[in-house]
Amino acid sequence: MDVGARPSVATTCPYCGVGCGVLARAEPDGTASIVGDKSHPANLGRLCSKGSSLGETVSLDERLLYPVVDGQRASWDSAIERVAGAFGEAIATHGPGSVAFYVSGQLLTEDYYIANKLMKGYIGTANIDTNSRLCMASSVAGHKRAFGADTVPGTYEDLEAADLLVLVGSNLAWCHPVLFQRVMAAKAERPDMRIVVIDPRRTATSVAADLHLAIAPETDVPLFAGLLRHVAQCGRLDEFYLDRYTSGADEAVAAAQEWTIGGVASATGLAPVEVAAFYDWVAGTERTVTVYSQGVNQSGHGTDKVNAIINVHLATGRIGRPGMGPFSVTGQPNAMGGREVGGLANMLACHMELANPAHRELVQRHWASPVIADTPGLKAVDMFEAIHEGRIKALWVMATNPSVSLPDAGRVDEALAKVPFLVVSDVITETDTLRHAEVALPAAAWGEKDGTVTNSERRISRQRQFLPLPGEVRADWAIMCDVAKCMGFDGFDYDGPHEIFDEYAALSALENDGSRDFDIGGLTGLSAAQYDMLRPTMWPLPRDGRPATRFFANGGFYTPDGRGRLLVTEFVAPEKRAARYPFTLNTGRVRDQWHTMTRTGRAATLSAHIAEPYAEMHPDDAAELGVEAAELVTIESPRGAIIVRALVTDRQQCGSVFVPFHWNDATSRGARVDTLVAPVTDPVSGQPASKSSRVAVRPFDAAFYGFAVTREKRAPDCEYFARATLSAGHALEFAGRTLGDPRALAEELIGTDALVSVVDEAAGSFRFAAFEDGVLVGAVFFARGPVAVSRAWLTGALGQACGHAAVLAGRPPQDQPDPGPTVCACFKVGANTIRAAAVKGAVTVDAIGECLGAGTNCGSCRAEIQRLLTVAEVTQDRVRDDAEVGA
Ligand SMILES: Nc1nc2c(c(=O)[nH]1)N[C@H]1C(S)=C(S)[C@@H](COP(=O)(O)OP(=O)(O)OC[C@H]3O[C@@H](n4cnc5c(=O)[nH]c(N)nc54)[C@H](O)[C@@H]3O)O[C@H]1N2
Ligand SMILES: Nc1nc2c(c(=O)[nH]1)N[C@H]1C(S)=C(S)[C@@H](COP(=O)(O)OP(=O)(O)OC[C@H]3O[C@@H](n4cnc5c(=O)[nH]c(N)nc54)[C@H](O)[C@@H]3O)O[C@H]1N2
Ligand code: SF4
Ligand SMILES: [Mo]
Repeated sequence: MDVGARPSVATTCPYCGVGCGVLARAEPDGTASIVGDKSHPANLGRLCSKGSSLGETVSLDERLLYPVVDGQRASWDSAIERVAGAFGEAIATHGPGSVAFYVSGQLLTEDYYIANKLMKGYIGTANIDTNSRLCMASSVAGHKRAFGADTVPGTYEDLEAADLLVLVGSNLAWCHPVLFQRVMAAKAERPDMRIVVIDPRRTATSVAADLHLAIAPETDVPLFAGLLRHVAQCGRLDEFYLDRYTSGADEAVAAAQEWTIGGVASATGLAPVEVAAFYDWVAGTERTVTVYSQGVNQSGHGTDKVNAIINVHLATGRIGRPGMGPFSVTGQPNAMGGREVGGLANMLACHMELANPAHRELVQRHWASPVIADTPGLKAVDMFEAIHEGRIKALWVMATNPSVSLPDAGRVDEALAKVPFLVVSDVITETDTLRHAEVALPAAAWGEKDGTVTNSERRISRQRQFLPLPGEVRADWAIMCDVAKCMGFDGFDYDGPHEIFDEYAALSALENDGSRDFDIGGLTGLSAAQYDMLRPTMWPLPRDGRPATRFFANGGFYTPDGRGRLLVTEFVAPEKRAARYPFTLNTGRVRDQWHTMTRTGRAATLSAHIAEPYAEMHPDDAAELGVEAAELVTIESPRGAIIVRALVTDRQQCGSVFVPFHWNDATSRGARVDTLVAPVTDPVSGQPASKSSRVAVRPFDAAFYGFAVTREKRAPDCEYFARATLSAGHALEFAGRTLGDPRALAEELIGTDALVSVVDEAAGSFRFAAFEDGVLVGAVFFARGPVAVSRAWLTGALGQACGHAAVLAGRPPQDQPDPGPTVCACFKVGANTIRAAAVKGAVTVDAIGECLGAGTNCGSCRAEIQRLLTVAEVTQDRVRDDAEVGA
């Protein structure tokens, strides 16, 4: 591809399930320029901070560019032969059930389709599961129980058209920022629109809510069962809809009778007036949309949570009409596509059922495959357990990093080390999972690959190539096809992704006639050129029938009797606070990082917001534990211990801590939170409960704390560190139990012994810096407690000419203001700058935007600006030490 010509290419963002359209152009310096695509219906030109910073993540630094076999660079032929040989041998000796694929919602649909075809139709086992098991499995199971198929009934426009939007276990402002902005724009236009947020924590999303219900963790089922009882009591059941289109209503409503407002209040820890207000709003608002995400799905009874929500929508007939319906937002860019191709171990392609013999026959016939798997394969958590039991001999991991993201991650590491043959396809040289691989295969990354993804509202968009394939990287589908051929299988000859898509679209239409929700027959027969031009398209799109936008307004469910099902949901009361492990460990995401940071962690802009893992804890808990703001704490479960920064805030409730799951052994030490998470799963969906493990918290007994800015990427030898990318190098937070020679450590980190220093040995304070021609090339600070320096200033000073005294003081000179922790990543505006403008009279988010620009580009930080402008929060933030993370 001719990079010189630099055409702008319309493609899709590779991060969250909003699925925003992006116009990308390769730049000669190896970056890319990125703008939002105004013609894409998901974002209409908007992008969040992660999407806007995509250009910073396409460099080839740290890219895996050629196959590696047993630690040595290898040719593609030998790598493919090794993989095919290892799988073939395991199958020949131990049967097809002895091999497994663990794949990802970040594969393109075409890749994902091939992975399933190979495993289920040729190898002949359903031992293929995906990280969507950790993400969407409870929603899938809940949809199937209620609707008979995994159908998302509504669209994004419904969120805008709703008069009441209920967000359950969703931090939409940080995790689906562009969709959140669409909602905020709708609310600005129609101020009567109300938003309720149901989340144990106060979040950037709840700041925008009219009502925030800070429920006790894991008590969503009684809240929604009580709501069902309430709508029944005040005559809001849609009897017509229930009679004609559903089953199970009587039983569900009867079972909900125990949940009086008083009972719900005591189960959830909410005040009865809060519960009553929420119930009255729902009862009185026809146009209600309930959005739910991981606070619902990632639970030991996530499927019941999903059905408790759907029950209310079925009972009130509020489904499938504009501004109404349950809406499960997907996390990954192709979580939906993965479900469509049957990525889960209990599904077949095109929403067909592994358990249904007619479906199996149809799929096998379409594939002309030698076999078809007929029993469900291993689900993610069980797959890794099966390795421990010696049942899996060869595993292929693609586009996911289980060593960081699966629960009980230490045991997952042991499994990865133990499995006789591990092949990993990734785009980066260094991930926690790759460390264990016998074979590492270099996959084409975003910008280099071509195919389709489906977003949360069932819209299929093209990801298009706009960069040349670097080194020897290849598309995931092409790698798999070569392995399949090398194993002796026919049926894997494709000229390009358009041929795979065509086969898949044809399968969706095969003998469908409206019997299955997923039908994209209208997209069959596309030539390569037509496929390339494919505009974002919502399914279903049958060849002859009428395309639909929404489902179920007039019934038409996919259950055997065609009726939607209300279910009796069960409340499993959370464990009591055990003396040994008194805290609930809640985990999740931060605004500017994506999962295990392999891509966002390389963008300086995205590392400026929150540069370190942390534990949000309530001030009363911190006081009782003797933890001061910004100190480090040890969090311990029966499985392990991690060290993270304490973020003391009353946004958190007593008895809970929240830790982001992004940091890992490639970016930090001692901070991988999934090592603590218990491998408890939902009995229906098999999805892990990633938000409610039991843990203990205590102060980390640090002998010293350190902070450094360095040009080279370094990992200090101590109990804790976290590293962030800067435009001119790296920032390091670190701490340990013993401090040897601070000067020697500083020399090692900066890479020179020509240091200037200020040392106060008695106080335990050591500060070192190095300059080349007046330019700061590194600085290292040690203290007995959290290092109090201006990180915002020092990280910007690296690589710049600046005075020795200021650097050693760790503060900007008197005449330069200290911006404080970064809030707006796009314009690099810090909290102090925003507060100063507020004092001068800019007291609204728009006024801050006018005078500082902050919040006017991607808008992802608007909720945080709002929070800074709230008096109570300003007081809270003023007492924060500079050392504290800017959450
Ligand atoms: N910035 C960013 N955005 C992302 C991602 C990312 O890594 N970074 N990942 C993407 C992916 S794959 C996903 S799946 C989505 C996830 O998107 P979200 O689900 O919105 O994100 P989380 O932070 O995992 O969890 C959401 C909220 O659930 C709350 N919660 C915890 N326990 C409970 C409970 O018992 N009940 C209720 N009601 N709430 C509870 C948590 O406090 C948290 O605020 O985000 C997507 N978008
Ligand atoms: N404690 C806790 N754990 C969680 C969660 C939580 O909320 N709390 N959330 C869960 C959820 S919802 C999710 S979705 C998972 C996500 O967890 P993971 O899927 O493990 O996280 P990623 O960092 O997205 O991993 C993607 C990997 O694929 C690589 N990659 C990127 N593009 C490509 C490509 O085109 N081809 C190939 N072959 N590789 C590529 C990346 O470099 C990276 O190593 O984490 C889950 N784990
Ligand atoms: S909201 Fe942000 S991360 Fe999600 S698709 Fe859009 S630009 Fe990408
Ligand atoms: Mo996810």
